[in-house]
Amino acid sequence: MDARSDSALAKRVRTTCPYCGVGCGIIARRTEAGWRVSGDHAHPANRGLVCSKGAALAETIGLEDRLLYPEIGDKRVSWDAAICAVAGAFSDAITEYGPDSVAFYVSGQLLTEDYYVANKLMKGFIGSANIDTNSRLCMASSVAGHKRAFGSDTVPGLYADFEEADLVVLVGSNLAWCHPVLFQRLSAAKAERPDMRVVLVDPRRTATAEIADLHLALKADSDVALFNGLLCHLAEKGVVDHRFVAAHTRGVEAALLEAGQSGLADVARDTGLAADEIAEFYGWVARTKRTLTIYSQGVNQSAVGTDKVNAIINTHLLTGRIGKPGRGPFSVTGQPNAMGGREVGGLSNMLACHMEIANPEHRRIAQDFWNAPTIASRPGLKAVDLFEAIHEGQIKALWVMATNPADSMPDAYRVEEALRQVPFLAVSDVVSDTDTLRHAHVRLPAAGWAEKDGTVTNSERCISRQRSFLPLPGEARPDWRIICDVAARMGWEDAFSFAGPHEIFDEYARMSGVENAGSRDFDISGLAALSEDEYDCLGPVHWPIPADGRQGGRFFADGRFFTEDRKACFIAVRPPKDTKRAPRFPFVLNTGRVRDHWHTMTRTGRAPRLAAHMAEPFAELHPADAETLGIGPADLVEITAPRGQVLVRALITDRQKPGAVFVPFHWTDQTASKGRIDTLVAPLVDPVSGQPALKNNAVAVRRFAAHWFGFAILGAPTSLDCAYWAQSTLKNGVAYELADSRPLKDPTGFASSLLKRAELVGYADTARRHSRFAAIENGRLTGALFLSPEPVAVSRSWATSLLGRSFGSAQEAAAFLAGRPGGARPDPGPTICACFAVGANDITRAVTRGHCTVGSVGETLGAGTNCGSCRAEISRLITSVTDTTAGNRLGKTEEPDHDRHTKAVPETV
Ligand SMILES: Nc1nc2c(c(=O)[nH]1)N[C@H]1C(S)=C(S)[C@@H](COP(=O)(O)OP(=O)(O)OC[C@H]3O[C@@H](n4cnc5c(=O)[nH]c(N)nc54)[C@H](O)[C@@H]3O)O[C@H]1N2
Ligand SMILES: Nc1nc2c(c(=O)[nH]1)N[C@H]1C(S)=C(S)[C@@H](COP(=O)(O)OP(=O)(O)OC[C@H]3O[C@@H](n4cnc5c(=O)[nH]c(N)nc54)[C@H](O)[C@@H]3O)O[C@H]1N2
Ligand code: SF4
Ligand SMILES: [Mo]
Repeated sequence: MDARSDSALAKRVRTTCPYCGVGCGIIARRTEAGWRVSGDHAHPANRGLVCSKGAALAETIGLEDRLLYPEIGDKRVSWDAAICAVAGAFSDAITEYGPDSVAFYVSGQLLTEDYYVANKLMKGFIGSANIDTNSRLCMASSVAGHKRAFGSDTVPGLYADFEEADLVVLVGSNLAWCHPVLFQRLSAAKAERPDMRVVLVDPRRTATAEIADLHLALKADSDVALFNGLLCHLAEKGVVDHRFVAAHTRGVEAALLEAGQSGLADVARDTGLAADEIAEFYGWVARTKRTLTIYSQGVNQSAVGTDKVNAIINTHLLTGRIGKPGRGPFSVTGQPNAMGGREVGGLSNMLACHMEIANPEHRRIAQDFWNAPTIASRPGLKAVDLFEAIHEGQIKALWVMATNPADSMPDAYRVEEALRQVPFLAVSDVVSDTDTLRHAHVRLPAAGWAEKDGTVTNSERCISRQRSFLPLPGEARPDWRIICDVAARMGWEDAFSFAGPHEIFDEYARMSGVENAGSRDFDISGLAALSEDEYDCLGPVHWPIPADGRQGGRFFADGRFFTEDRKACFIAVRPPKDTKRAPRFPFVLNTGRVRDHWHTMTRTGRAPRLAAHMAEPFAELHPADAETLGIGPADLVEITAPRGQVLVRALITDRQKPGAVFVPFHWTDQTASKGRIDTLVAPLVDPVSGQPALKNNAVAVRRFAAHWFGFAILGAPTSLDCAYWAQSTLKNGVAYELADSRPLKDPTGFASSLLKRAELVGYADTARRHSRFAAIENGRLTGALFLSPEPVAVSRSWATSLLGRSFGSAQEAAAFLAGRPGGARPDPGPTICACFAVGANDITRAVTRGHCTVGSVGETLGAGTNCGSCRAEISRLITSVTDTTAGNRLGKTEEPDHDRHTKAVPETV
């Protein structure tokens, strides 16, 4: 057990989940068995709910793999030496080459207080705006779209709108997996009000489609055409709020003119959708006042992301459906503090408190308020340009905080090369090894989620406290403090002498009110001058919170926006031209997320129950493409782009469109041999927002000719020399999927070196090249290796559950080597419910026994009754089993088989 649980810290702490932008309230409780987390019923975002990632938080707070001491090179050093090295490198570069020769690359996973001081240091004291954030890869197009339309980066609505809408249109959002608690709130509202409709606009049929009445599987990046068509349709049908448009907006004529007279046939051609499904969608929007359009990365991460945002907003302006219950455009944020980062000015074109670098008045306000020696006078480098500027020799010192650009930036090999080349690189992280940290000259150990104190803002502008419940481990320090120490060492001690996050928050709150008086949306001056105790006890609160006046609520109900004339702007947008694909790279590469992993897996990768859901990198391919390319169900595939190649498992599914392939971006050099999908992604950006197009790249796909496949379970990670390996965490060890195109000459030798035993229990069928090895010590299984010329047929969930177990009998050992669970222990199949470890086969059996609803499956197996994140998958399984059973009655003989036992990603999800 973690030594820190013996500390004198409180037993029960209210805090906020450190994953997605839903911003769920969490209660951490210390029990005899260690820390437990659960949803906070008093928090308005989640009202007690959590998803699978939130539910597994306690499994991620151990100290294994943590960075605990500052390091220079590979040597542990004192904090003083580390701070001195960073401050020295930055000061020297500034003296010699000027302020624009240094940069920070930060993250929506910093707390507001961390973020605020980083931005203050760069823009007010160093005097450059070269601070950008991974939100550039995430929210920049929404920010730019909001600013074009509203004059400010304002999310008008509240989560209550999800429940109050009659029509919810989800665009480029896999809400079921990426904002699971919002998905649950939406599902519950729909169950309560069956008349409510949900439309999903996504090229893939994701788990979110489970609640959709209509799924529009449009062509990649054809959203502008779809929403321009909608704008025309609304205008034609007279669904226009003339009073609102006349009094509160500008530019409607130009927007309508640009949208043209796109009739259904044109939209159908541009989007690849059928005219009748488009007509149905348009009809529903036209008839439904309470229409809410929720959108996410399928919109933002595009070369036309900002135009997509404005195409959506245009339809809400035309109908006056904004700022009122159940209606409006709603950009959901990704990271826990993506919104807070926008507020503090983390983007290189913003100043703190939603002020603009380009606005001289705002620059004056910031400089005066900070009593700063200087103020950045022009926008700094945006993420993609920043790493390019390193190649050009412009950046001499870079500090990366709470992000892993070597894996998450497009053109990742080139970004990694920049990290290698930059004359000075400091990295603040909580873990000891990432693909970014590997290149750092100075490594700074940051406090992790359970140890940090501060605030975050979620998608509905709700500010919540994150509170520490564990002491700082080793010599780790909170990010705000590391930044302030460096600032002090650079000579600005007075401006950065904060005693704690409450003092930073106070300064920030005061700044938001300076010369504001309603001219800027972001005002939290009502939270200034909180005592330390009041700050500690601060409950969740929605901004705006001006010192006097109305608090929280929706924006724009009064029709007053933040442009000069207070009118909202229609933006005339035109669909992008269809780009011709090079015949060598005929597939559209789409990238994104899976349910139970978070980004580059530095935290979720440690939780065995999360790893079990999708345990290796994969590519979703349509069956017709798989057939043409000769790719079988558990084959490996090479995906190639001009800049790189990955090797991942094929997941053949008709949820994918022909001609497209989807690969998640979670796998890194720590977890797979060649799984970094961003090494393939071109650094193409949206011209307005600078956000990279991460969802539409040209690639080639082909089958990998494996000579052998393997599956291993080991007590501890090891390094491997084979073309394909993918590692996942187990409760008491690790699992590996393996393969190579080179023959394995000596399987027994390979097994001994891998299992680190000379003596193995083994079985080999040399003719068929099947072999199995088990390392058994004192009757307990300490490791195993399965080898085969085909994808290894053994139940992963069953085999991994046996690691560390003692074998009661020789039969049991023999059954294990045969790769089959005994009759007494039916194979659960791939994990669907992470909370109760319920597999797809368990669920299938329950359905065949007559449990044909999600509720009934839950009653008998528990699956889906805790966090509920798997309910969409259970529903999908029920449909597939009942469909197959119906098929059987019609004479088809195929049994429902949800675990082919040949790979670590199930077809079912
Ligand atoms: N489990 C999990 N949850 C997370 C995260 C995580 O890593 N794991 N990360 C968090 C973060 S930072 C973010 S930003 C959010 C992201 O949340 P989402 O945006 O919901 O997630 P993505 O999987 O990136 O992409 C969403 C969908 O966009 C679709 N798409 C691709 N191209 C297009 C297109 O041209 N048009 C349309 N309409 N759709 C398209 C994809 O098929 C995909 O299903 O998730 C947050 N939540
Ligand atoms: N192809 C493709 N690429 C993508 C995306 C995509 O959809 N497709 N999505 C993009 C999006 S939306 C996002 S948000 C990014 C996310 O990409 P990243 O930000 O690179 O992903 P993370 O793995 O969350 O990296 C966070 C790092 O910070 C560390 N960390 C965690 N907490 C703290 C802390 O409190 N302090 C410090 N100092 N460090 C901490 C973690 O250990 C980890 O190393 O990826 C982007 N890249
Ligand atoms: S939905 Fe899940 S990941 Fe997102 S904040 Fe809530 S518990 Fe955390
Ligand atoms: Mo994100």
